[in-house]
Amino acid sequence: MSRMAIHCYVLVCMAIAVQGVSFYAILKGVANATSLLGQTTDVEKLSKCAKLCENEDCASFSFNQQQTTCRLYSSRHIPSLDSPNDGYSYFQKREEGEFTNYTRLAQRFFFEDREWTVIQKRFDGSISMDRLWNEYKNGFGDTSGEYWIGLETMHQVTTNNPTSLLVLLESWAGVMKYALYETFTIASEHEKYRIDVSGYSGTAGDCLDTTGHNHMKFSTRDNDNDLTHNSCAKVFKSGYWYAGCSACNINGPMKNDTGKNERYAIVWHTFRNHFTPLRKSMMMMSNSP
Ligand SMILES: [Ca+2]
Repeated sequence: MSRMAIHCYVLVCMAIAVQGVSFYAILKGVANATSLLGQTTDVEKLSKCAKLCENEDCASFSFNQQQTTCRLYSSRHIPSLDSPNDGYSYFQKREEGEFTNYTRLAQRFFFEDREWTVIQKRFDGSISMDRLWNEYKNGFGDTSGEYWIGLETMHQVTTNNPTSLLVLLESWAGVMKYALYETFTIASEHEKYRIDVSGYSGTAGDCLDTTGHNHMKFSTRDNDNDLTHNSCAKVFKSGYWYAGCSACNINGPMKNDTGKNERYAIVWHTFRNHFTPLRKSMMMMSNSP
């Protein structure tokens, strides 16, 4: 499937700036032609086109990879079910407060010119994460809201191709950070869907490795594979790759940030070296370059 064909399945656009790095999602829609600010040729990368749109006048942009052409617009795009089918992918700048709270959300994102598939998405606490083994195996929720893509899918994708993992996190104060692992593998069900990551870079800290989750088996309330005598999955009300138990569980219950240490929440300890409940999280995977 070509990149352009993939674009046609995506419904909503956003671009998220995270400490100088940009995330783009794709808008299926068209900009008002009269709002065209200009066109630049010989723009080889999507990220360069996005950079051209950094000035105040620019509200959205479109990029044609084959023609290496970048267009900038003064208006935001109008979401549409009809594909413009003009060889361009359409993007718009992130506005205050935007993250995943769209009614229909793109399942694929661009980050540093790579395309990512969302495998875990939490933003409003509407879905319980306190679920059984088979639910975590097969996935739950749907792409219009919160969801978990399923451990078996993660296993199949990561064992068939070299895969990277991107974790995007947002605090209640609106601070966004990310963790990128160049290699990401989920072992088979026989091996209890063990997680293996390496090659960290990012701004949120290497929480999976430094707090002991790396190389751990997955546990749920009905399938305890953690390192403690108790069931971390029961205590933390969620399935995860527990060690004993967790300092880095983004499947935990959604809680407000009251400024106090709160372990039983969406937590990524190295985000602030504190058990700060986070508001939003997304895990994404992508074939390694
Ligand atoms: Ca145990």
